[in-house]
Amino acid sequence: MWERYYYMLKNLDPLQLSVPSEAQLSWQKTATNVFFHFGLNTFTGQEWGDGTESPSLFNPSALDCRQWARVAREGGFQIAILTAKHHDGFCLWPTRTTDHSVKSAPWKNGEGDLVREFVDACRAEGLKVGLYLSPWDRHEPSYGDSPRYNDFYCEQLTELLTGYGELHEVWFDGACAEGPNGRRQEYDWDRFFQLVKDLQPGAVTFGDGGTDVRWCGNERGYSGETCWSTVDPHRIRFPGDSGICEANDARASEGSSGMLNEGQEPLAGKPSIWRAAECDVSIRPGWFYHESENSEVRTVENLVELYFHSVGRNSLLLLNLPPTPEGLVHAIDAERVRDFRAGIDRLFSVDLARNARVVAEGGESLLDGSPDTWWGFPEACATVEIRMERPASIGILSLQEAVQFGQRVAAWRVEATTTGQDWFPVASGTTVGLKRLVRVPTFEALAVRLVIERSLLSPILTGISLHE
Ligand code: FUL
Repeated sequence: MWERYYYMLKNLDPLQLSVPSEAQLSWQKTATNVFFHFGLNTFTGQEWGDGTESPSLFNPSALDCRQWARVAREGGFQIAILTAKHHDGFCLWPTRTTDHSVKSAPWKNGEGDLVREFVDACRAEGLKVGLYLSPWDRHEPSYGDSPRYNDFYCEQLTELLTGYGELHEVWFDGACAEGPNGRRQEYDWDRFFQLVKDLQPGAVTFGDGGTDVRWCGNERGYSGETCWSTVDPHRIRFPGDSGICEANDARASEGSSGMLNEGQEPLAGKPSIWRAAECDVSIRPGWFYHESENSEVRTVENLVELYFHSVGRNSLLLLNLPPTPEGLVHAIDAERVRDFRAGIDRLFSVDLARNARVVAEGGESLLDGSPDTWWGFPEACATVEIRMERPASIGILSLQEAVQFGQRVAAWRVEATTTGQDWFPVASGTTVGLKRLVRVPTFEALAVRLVIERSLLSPILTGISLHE
């Protein structure tokens, strides 16, 4: 059976096994990023403003973006993304395109630029920056007059892409509706994405389907247990594409969690493109701050679980921390993210496989702990055995592929032995990708082995670690 599969692989044009661009790979390696939803909704208590809110409401009394950035850094997050404009159309920078912005707000007598303060604060704390510019604009009169609004939107985008230094992610929401003229806006996605590529070539674009990064298909922070970084570009073309919703719904109703959630295994003869999944989720029930939700901030245990279900499933975690009307991250949220990071660090601080002897086809010694070391196997199946000096108790497995060569592993299992002879099953799964974390009931073992049962091309691993 194996030979038959391998034959198929040889017929798979290796060039069709897509690989990430440099920007995509460095983006995915950031692993945990942070979102800040802040705007007029912060002051009205709404989640979606309708565009009629008065800018006179925007007046944070103690705004301190440096505090936001410090919280993000202490939480171990790497890219911070701000809602420069949400669906209500209010702009947090003094744009030339509309008066519906901080220019018309009492904050700093209309002289403020929150995007500027945000990017400066992030850079001072060593964070990378991303911006969210909602295409759906419920204030702008030209919305719905498609070509005219697309020009307006591109002008706003250009201001953000050229005025604030290097960006690492540009976040496009797929929401779309009718404008005041009763017509549904048709976004010129190709033009939007091209603008980012031209003006910020190092930034990835996020959209439901995206060009570089895809949405994981839910706002609960979970990727599929099977999670390919690849999708069929004809089925997921761009944000808001009705095709993706149909594809996602169809798969979901078949009992799986949908194409966005699981990606798609590259199939021989079928086009496939790299778009790893991002899991956006809020630390509170809402995306914007509401005082009434102070008792509903996610617990540390819950945040750690999100980490396992996003980063641990070959995806990226984008956690939202909505600042208060004073303009600060609330103390409860700040403490939770610090404790979350401390919890993650504790779980992974000791690698039980670090000094173990590792035996596999083609040689010994694999685990030097360096992300730049990788090990390719001659065949499309492989076994790696980790022999420890003394029995260890293990509760977490961490597997990593060198995804710069494409995502290849499609099925694996892990077994262990206490004697060196009788192997018992520990876990099994499908994809690995950049990182696959598996929590298992704690077991004692003298040796652990990873068996790659199916791989699209010969597997290339970069790390295996074992933790208590
Ligand atoms: C959604 C928006 O409608 C929410 O308000 C929020 O910004 C979330 C991240 O994306 O589609």
